[in-house]
Parts: sequence; C-alpha cells; structure tokens
Amino acid sequence: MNIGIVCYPTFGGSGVVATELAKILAQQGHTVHILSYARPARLEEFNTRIFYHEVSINSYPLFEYPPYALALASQMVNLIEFEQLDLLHVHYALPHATSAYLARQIMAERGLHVPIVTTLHGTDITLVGKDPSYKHVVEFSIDKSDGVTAVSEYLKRETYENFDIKQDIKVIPNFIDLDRFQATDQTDLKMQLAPNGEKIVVHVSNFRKVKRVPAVIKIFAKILEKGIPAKLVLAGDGPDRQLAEQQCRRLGICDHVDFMGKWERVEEILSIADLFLIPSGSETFGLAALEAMSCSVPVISSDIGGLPEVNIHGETGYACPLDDLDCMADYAVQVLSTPSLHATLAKNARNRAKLFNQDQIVRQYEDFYEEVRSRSAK
Ligand code: GMT
Repeated sequence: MNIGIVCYPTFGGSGVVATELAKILAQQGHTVHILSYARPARLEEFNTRIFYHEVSINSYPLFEYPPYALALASQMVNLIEFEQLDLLHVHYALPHATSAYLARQIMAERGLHVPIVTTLHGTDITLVGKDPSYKHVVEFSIDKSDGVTAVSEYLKRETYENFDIKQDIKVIPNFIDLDRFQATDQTDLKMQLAPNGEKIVVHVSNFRKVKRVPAVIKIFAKILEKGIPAKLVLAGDGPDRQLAEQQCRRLGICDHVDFMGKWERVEEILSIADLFLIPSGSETFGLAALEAMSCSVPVISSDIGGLPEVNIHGETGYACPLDDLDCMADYAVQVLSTPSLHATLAKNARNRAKLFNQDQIVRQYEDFYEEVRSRSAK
C-alpha cells in the first residue's frame, strides 16, 4: 500500500507512535509518505521506503497566525495526487483530521476518493479538542473520517462522552519494540548515577504540567524520608523543569536527583531503573509506562485515564488516586525494600509489555486499513 502519515514531529507520544508505525509498515513492504512541519525526532535513519515531506508555509504580513491547516491540506492534495496514495492516516485530530477532510473533498471533485483514518491520541480529545474554540470543527472532522481509532478504551469513552460522534471508534493500543526496550547491562551508567548502590527511581516525560514532575519529586522525597538510599533520575525536559529544580532545592534533596535532559536512548536509563514513577494528571495511554515495563521495571502511577489499562495494580506495579502521594510513596518503599516483590512485579511488567508487541499491533492497523479501504470502495 502507498500510505500517507501525518503527524507532529515532536518527541511527544503521537509523533513517536506515528513514526514508529511508519517504520514497521515500511518493513512490511508498504511505502510510507510522512507529512509534518519538521522531520520527526524518531525518523533518524535513511529508509528507502519512507519519504519525508515538509509542509512549507509562507508567511504574509496580513497573517498574524499563518494558516497551517490550509497549507497542510494543500500539501495533502499534492501527495495524494502525485504519490498516488491509497490511504491517508492522520495522528492527532487537531488540525490534521480537518485538513484531511478538506483534501479528500478537493480530491473528490477530481473524481478520486482517498480514505482517511484518524487516530486520536490524547489532548486532541481530553483538553484542546474539547475547548469551545475548536470543538465543533474537531467533532465534525473526526466524524467525517472514514475510520477512527483511539489508543485506549478510556480515550474511546472520553470521545463519545465529549463529542457527538456517530462513527465507530476502534481501539488499537500503542505498541512497543520489545527488542529495543529490554533490560541490558548498563553497569557504567549505574555506577555513575548510583555509585553507592542506591536504588534508582526514574521518571521520563516532556515536563509539561500534566506530567506532574513536582509530584514525582515529592514522592521521591518521601522515599528518602523512609530511609531508602535512592537516586531519582529525571529524563526529558520541558516547561516545568525550573519548577522541579526549585523544588529539589527547597526540599534539600538535590544531591539525590539527576536531571538528565532530553535523552534519545531512554532504554539505557530504564535498564538501570528499580522503579518508574508516572503520577500524571491526564494520560490516555502512557507510552512511557509501557517502555519502562518492557525493560522489566515496576511502575507506580496515578489511576487515571488509560494508565490502568497499561499498568495493572498489584501485578505490574501499583496505581493510586491522583492526589494520594503518600499511597504512591508507600508502595514505592514496599517495592524497593522487598526484593521478592520487586522480582515478581518486574517479571509481570515485561510479560504484560509483550501483549503490546509492535508486530501484533501494527497488524491491527494494516487490517483496519484494508477494512476502511474496502468499505470506502463500496
Ligand atoms: O497529548 C499529549 O500530551 C501529547 C500526546 C500526543 O498526542 O503527542 O500524548 C498522548 O498520546 C500518547 C501516544 O498515544 C499517549 O501515550 C499519552 O498518554 C497521551 N498523553 C496524554 O493523554 C496527556
């Protein structure tokens, strides 16, 4: 198949999922055209079956806000026409599903129907998408897609609750590369970060408010208070970084905290982790938790959104109510101080991650593409 994939290029979840999907589809023999405003972070290697097309947008003195959605739609038309796409798969509804709708209408005028699949990821539904300034357009565009997927049952429910959508939404969860994300020997890194054999607690995120990095630091401070020799390794960067640094200083625990910044090979850090913390305030799936689990790291999370579909309470780690940081800290202490419990959770975490094996999940996308194409051809 000749597939167009539209995504954000950032380190964030939907861009990563879209790019990894493109790579696997290419491995399966499909040709993939990726359309974005910059080269996606994970599209680092040359691949003869993946073509990257940049959306160029000309500014004009009249435009305080250059109309990206229109430039994107126009570029989609070019791709559909000149690359003869069989299907267009857009990740994150806003504004990608709207641009795709427009491109499809333009192509229909020219006698060609190219089906559109929209994958809903997160804040395109739970935050930005339902904001009154966008809601009508987002709702319409999702409903007009030829196929819609969501990355969790939770996100599917949220979409039906917040939008008047008649389309069937198919849940296709996010996936993991079990070979890349597995625990490997990283003795040197471990020695550098925890030279005295301290337990290593890890958090990976883009440090946006929703990730609640200050809560991570509070939980960690409670772990230290309980007398567990430990180090907190924070990988990633973003708006709350300064706040987090201030909090470390306020709590006087800076010697125990390492800010690693953006870290491409996150699996190396996960390989030395004893515990992963993800107390997010909103999370439709929690890819970071799955990556940790795949590296055999038990997870302590909040019990909101799609997280309980990934991290199973009492099996792969523990999930606590959002504001109950004592609950998260108590479980953390229990896991870090009970080797047999840690070993069981770590083994279960890896086993659960296997259910999200990329080959199996990408096959679900391929089957869905076929289904949407045959439905649209009728
Ligand atoms: O919405 C965001 O925060 C970014 C977003 C994205 O679309 O880039 O992340 C969401 O999608 C990820 C991949 O499907 C999920 O793993 C994240 O849980 C989800 N983030 C939120 O819901 C906050």
